[in-house]
Amino acid sequence: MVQAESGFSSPKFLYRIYPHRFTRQWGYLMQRKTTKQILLTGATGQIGSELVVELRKKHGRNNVVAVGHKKQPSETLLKSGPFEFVDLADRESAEKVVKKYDIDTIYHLAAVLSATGEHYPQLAWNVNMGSLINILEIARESRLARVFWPSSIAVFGPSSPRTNTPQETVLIPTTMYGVSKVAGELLCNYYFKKFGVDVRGLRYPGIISSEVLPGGGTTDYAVAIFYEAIKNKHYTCFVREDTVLPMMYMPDCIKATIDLMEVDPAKVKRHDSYNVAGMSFSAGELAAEIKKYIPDFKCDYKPDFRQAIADSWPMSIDDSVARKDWGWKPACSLATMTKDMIEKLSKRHIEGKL
Ligand code: AKB
Repeated sequence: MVQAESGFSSPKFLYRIYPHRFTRQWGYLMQRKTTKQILLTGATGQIGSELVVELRKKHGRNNVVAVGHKKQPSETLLKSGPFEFVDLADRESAEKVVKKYDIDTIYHLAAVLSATGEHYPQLAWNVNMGSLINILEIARESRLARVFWPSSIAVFGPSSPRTNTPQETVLIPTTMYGVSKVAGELLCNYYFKKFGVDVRGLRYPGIISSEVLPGGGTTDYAVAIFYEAIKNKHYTCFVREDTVLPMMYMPDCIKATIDLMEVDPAKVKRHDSYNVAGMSFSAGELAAEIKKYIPDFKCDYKPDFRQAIADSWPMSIDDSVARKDWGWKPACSLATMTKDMIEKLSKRHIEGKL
């Protein structure tokens, strides 16, 4: 902790003449909350439902407050620690819950994804941007220690390089989801530069997981294919067989998120969002990998409006900046992920829980 001094170089004097610089440079060390109470929004969603479990394992069940909006939480989630329903578009309600639990860190995962966003563009903008600015404002006013916000490969568009897409390149997305993610990255960076809010983000690729189905994304086929292969030995995929997208298995996603949030601030060189990669494969390659376990599995392809979204996104991501800055390194491959997904989902199917 920095000690307050007297005289012209004291933090108090500096604060009077440079309030914003003071908040950024000194306020962090002197005035940020350190209650070690975490709030996670989007807790009933695909990533939130698993991240909350990991955070509770690490920090204690009562120190992680799960927040949902409309979807009913599972019994397991309700039993595992505190849960609140909050409409994040309503700043007062969000503020109330932050105060009630004396929160110092927020993982803000609630969002409308790409495919739903194309059906309801205004909703996507309002939910994604409205909730983000409310969270950033609460973080600024209440001097929270840290905020996590998920960006996405959707920030890229047809004019970005499609292979090994670099950290810094043209960002002209053609979906409303992508537009909200680019604006969100700029907003996060602004809140860091102007007010010193320590907000950190990752450009998630498609996330594959076995616990909660994703809802409304373009990469959802890479999860649905497993469920259908196990239940019906057949899947109709909504993108072409040769569609290649960057993907990541949930254990890598959780690790990347927690690693970035818990790394020393000196290592976090950017506060917009970091590229992170796991693996890249075509829909056909994924089907072929599943066939190794379920030989009579059949996949056919009927591309719909989501094909155009997939075609506007990168096929592979260059995450060398994240590797260099804070040591990011994925562990899961197409082969290890497929084996694990098949094992987990087959077990649930046999128990009649799929
Ligand atoms: C989506 O498909 O919309 C998401 C994403 C890549 O951000 N999974």
